[in-house]
Amino acid sequence: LVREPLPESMAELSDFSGWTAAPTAEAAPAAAPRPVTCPHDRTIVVGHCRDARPDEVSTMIERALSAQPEWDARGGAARAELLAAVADAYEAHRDAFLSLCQREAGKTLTDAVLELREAVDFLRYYAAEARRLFTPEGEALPGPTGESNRLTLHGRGAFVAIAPWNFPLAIFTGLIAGPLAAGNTVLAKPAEQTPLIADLAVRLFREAGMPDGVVQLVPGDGTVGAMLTGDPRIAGVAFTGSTETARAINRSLASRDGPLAQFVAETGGQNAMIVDSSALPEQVTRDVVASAFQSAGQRCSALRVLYLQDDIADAMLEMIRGAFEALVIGDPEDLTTDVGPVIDAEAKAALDAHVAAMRAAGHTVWQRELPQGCDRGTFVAPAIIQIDSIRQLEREHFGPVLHVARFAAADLEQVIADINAVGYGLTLGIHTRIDNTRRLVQARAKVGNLYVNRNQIGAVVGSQPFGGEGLSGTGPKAGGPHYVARFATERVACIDTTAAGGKASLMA
Ligand code: UN1
Repeated sequence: LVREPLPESMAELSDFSGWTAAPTAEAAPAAAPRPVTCPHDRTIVVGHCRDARPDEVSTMIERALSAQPEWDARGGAARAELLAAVADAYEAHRDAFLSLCQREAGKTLTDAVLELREAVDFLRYYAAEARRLFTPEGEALPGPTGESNRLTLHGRGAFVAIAPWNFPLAIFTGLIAGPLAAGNTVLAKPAEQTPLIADLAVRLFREAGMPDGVVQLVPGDGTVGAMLTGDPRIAGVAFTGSTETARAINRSLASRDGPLAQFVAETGGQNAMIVDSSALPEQVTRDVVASAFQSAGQRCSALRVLYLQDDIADAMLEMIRGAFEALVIGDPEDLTTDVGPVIDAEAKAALDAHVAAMRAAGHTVWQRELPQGCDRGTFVAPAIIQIDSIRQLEREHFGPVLHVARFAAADLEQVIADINAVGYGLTLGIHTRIDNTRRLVQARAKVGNLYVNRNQIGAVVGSQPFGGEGLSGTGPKAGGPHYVARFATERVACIDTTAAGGKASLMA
C-alpha cells in the first residue's frame, strides 16, 4: 500500500499548538512533546503532543471562569448559532478529520465517516436543544392569580469534559457541546492516545467564533485529569470512559471543597444478545458480526456475550463462524478492511492475555490468524470463545473478542437474571419473532438501549439517545432530550404582578 502524503491541514498538527496557555515566569520548563503514533503502524508518527503543566491547567481554569458569565448571558439562540457554525466547519474539514480518525485512532474509513457524521449530529442537535431550553422568557408555571412564576435555565460555570479514545471526535465533541449549549465554558481533556484530532476540533470551535476561554484543550494523562476534577472551581464533569475512572472522578469531586459538582458519566458494558430459535439466521449472522467486530469491538455498545438457544446453536454458530472467517483484518486505510488494530500496546496485551487465559482454562476458542504486516501495529487476532454463562466473565474485554453461550428455552428468565446480575446495563440485543419473548426481555432487562432484530451498535443522535445504568453510567442519555438540561441550573422567579401588591392586602 502506498501512503498518500498528509493533507495540508494535518501537516500543521505535527507541532501541537492548538492550546496556548500563557506560561508564567516561574513556570517549570515544558516537558518534551511526545510522539503520537499510528495504531496500525507504530513506525508512523502522526504528530506530537505536549501535555499541560499544572500552572497552565490553573491558568486555563481561571480563563474558563472569567469567560463563563458572558457566554451564559448570550442565551440559547446565540450559542446555538455558534454551535451550528462549528458543525459547518467540521464538514468543511472532512478530509483532515477522516485522515486523523484513521491514522491516530486506527479506524476504518466506514467508521471514520460515521464518526464525523455523529460529531456533526451532536453539534446540530445540542444547538437545537440550546434554542429550545434556554429562552429569555423560560417556562411559565401555573400559580395563584397575581403571581407570575417562571423557570429559566442557566449555565453552572466551568465544566470539565473527559473523552475516550474510541470516539475521539464524536464523543469528544458531544461532551463539549452539551455543557456549552447550557451556558457553561468547557475545559476539554482528550484521551492521551488521541490529542491531535481533538486539537483540530478545538481550533474549529475557536475559528467559528467561540470567544477566548469558552473552549480550551487540556491535553494530558490521568494526572492532568485529576488536577481538573480535583479543583474546587470546577462546576462539574462530563465523562465517557471506564467505570473505574468514573469512580475515581466521583471520589475526586466528592472530596474537594467548593460547590457540589454535577457528574455525568457514560461508562462500560458487558453487553449480551439473546437469539432464540425463531430468529432469522442470515439476519442474526450479519448483526452479530457487526455488533462484535465492527470498530474492532472497541465500542462500549459492542456485543460481548451471545446467547444462542440450544436447538439452533450449532447451526447458528457455524454460520457466524463462516462470516467471522471472512472478515478482512489489516490496515484500516485499505478500503477492503473490516477489522483494524486496537488502540495501543496495553489494550492488545490485555486482550491477548484474556484469550490465552480462556484457552488455558479449557474453553473452546476459535481465533483468526493475523495476516502479514500486522506486527507493525497493535492488532489483536479476532476470537470467538465458548462459555457457559456471562457470569464467568469478570469484566468487560474491550476488543474483537466474542463469547458465546447456550441456553434452553425454559431458562430464558434465568439468562436475563444473569445478564442483569453482572451490574452493567448498557446495550442488549434480542433476535426473536415471538412477541411474548420480546416483551419479556423488554420488561426485565435492565439496560439503557435495547435492540430488537438488528445490530446493537451505532445509536443515532436524537433518535436513539444512548447511555446505560448501574455500572454503565449515571445518565442522562447522550443525544437525547434530557442531556443538555443536566448541565444547567434551574432558577425560578416569582413575581407579584398585582399593581398594589396583592400579598399586602392578603396579610391585612
Ligand atoms: C462508546 O463506545 O463509548 O451506539 C459509546 C454506539 C455508540 C457507542 C458510543 N454511540 O455504538
